[in-house]
Amino acid sequence: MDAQAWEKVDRLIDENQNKTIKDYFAEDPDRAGRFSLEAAGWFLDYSKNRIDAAMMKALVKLAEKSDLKNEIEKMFTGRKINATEGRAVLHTALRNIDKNAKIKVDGKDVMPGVRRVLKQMGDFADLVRSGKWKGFTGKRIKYVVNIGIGGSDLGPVMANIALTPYSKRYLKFYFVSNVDSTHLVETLREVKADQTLFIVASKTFTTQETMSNAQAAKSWLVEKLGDKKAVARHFVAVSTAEKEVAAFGIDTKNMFVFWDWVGGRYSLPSAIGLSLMISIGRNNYARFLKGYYRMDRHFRTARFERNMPVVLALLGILYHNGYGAESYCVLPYDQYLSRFPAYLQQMDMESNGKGVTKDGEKVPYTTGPIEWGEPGTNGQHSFYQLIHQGTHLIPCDFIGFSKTHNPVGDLHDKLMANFFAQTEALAFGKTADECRKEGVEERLVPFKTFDGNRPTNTLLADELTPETLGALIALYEHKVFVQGVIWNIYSYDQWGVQLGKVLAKGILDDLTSKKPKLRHDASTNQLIARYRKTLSR
Ligand code: G6Q
Repeated sequence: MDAQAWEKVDRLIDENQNKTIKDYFAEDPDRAGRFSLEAAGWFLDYSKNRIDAAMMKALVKLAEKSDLKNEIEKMFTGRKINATEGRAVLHTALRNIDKNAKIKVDGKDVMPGVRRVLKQMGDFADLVRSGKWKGFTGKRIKYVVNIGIGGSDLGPVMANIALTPYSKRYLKFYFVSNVDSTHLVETLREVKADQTLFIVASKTFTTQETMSNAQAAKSWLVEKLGDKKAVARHFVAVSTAEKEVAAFGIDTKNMFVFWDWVGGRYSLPSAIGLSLMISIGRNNYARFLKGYYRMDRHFRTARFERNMPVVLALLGILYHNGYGAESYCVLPYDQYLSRFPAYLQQMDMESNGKGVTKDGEKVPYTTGPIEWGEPGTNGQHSFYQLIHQGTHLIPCDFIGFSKTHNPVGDLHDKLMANFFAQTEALAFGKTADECRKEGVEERLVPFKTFDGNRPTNTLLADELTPETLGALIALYEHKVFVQGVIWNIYSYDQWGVQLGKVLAKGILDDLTSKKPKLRHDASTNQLIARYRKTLSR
């Protein structure tokens, strides 16, 4: 992070420490319009923040000093910005709908491959949706089970729920991720083998959880249908690893590839989105990609002051580094976005949860905020208390839509009344005098007073559509990218995840082999011994 540019931000925080969001609104009647912007179907009002024009200017300077413009171009043009893995970072190529686009990695244009796989996915989705794809006994597919974890699960789950109104309701979708056998077993209880399509989604095709679940699902299917040949009609793969897919027994004709320049947590618009394509069909899927593309274009071309991902990133940095806010909350006021916070959790925390700069030094400031959230208004009846009156500063993003897919009486108006009321209350609070005027008993005044001055962003779109969902995902992807650039960290590797993959393998032998000599610390040895004793091993 550029020290000089940050110093200016820090100085402004000091100078304005006695000013509240309420004061800023009193000073500037045009504030709401001044601190709002539109992109790709989304309206962002960020006026309820602790900012003024001078602060935004200082924050933009911070972005400029990080060479952000150049870094954005490097990402979009396929430079190997994921340096610790020696890879390009090109999820934007997956949704580049410009027919003339050419993007090269190692001198080779990746776009023909992207278009080919998209067509393959569309053709396959048509077959499944129309019932022309028959299972081994000649029945059409009714159940689709995606087996994957992390980046090969969270995106497909989130988007399948989000775009339910566009789905083919005849088909039922399930997502198995956990290596806890309960996840698979309870799913298999819901489906019929002769009508089930398993999508094994794994970039590497070596991930322990996914491969174990996939093997178990394969055995179940073969047992139910009584013939190994059934696998070819009931299993397809999404992967970068052709050899491993063939070794598993899946016909590579039914393999949908993607590439090492697609990071797991950014892979939803790649073939990892196959379950979504089957659910909503190729036309809606094209709309989904178009939404992403519109936000990508906005991000690449808009000047920083008017650039939605850049503005969100800078506000995040202001609170995280300037005010010590350790977390931020994402609050979608739409039931269809129920898994969006969980999806963002991975995107943000796996990308920017890094403690070393690009030069290999310890970062001298904090990075990677903790992201959490739940759909409104459920959160209002639980953790909002802490946001309103607790001692932590928790900036929030409120996400809502003017129209609902399911109008029932005035329910949507009620939902949105809560949506607007919350950001108002968080920003403006309630003073002791206001409480007294309402007749609050004096001894209760301190408890019923709200300081306010709690920052929020409001993201409002007309309706949740494939386009607005795509644009929303891209918005946060680019926000995370910008913060990584400013913090000077590598956002596209995940050595912590890799570590987990290795650690569990080491202990598995101790749990299953005969009389192992336990060589862990005393605590771990004790726990393993107790586990073995319970199982009489
Ligand atoms: C994502 C991470 C991680 C990954 C899973 C699954 O960015 O790398 O969540 O997606 O570990 O990996 P596979 O797709 O290789 O099974």
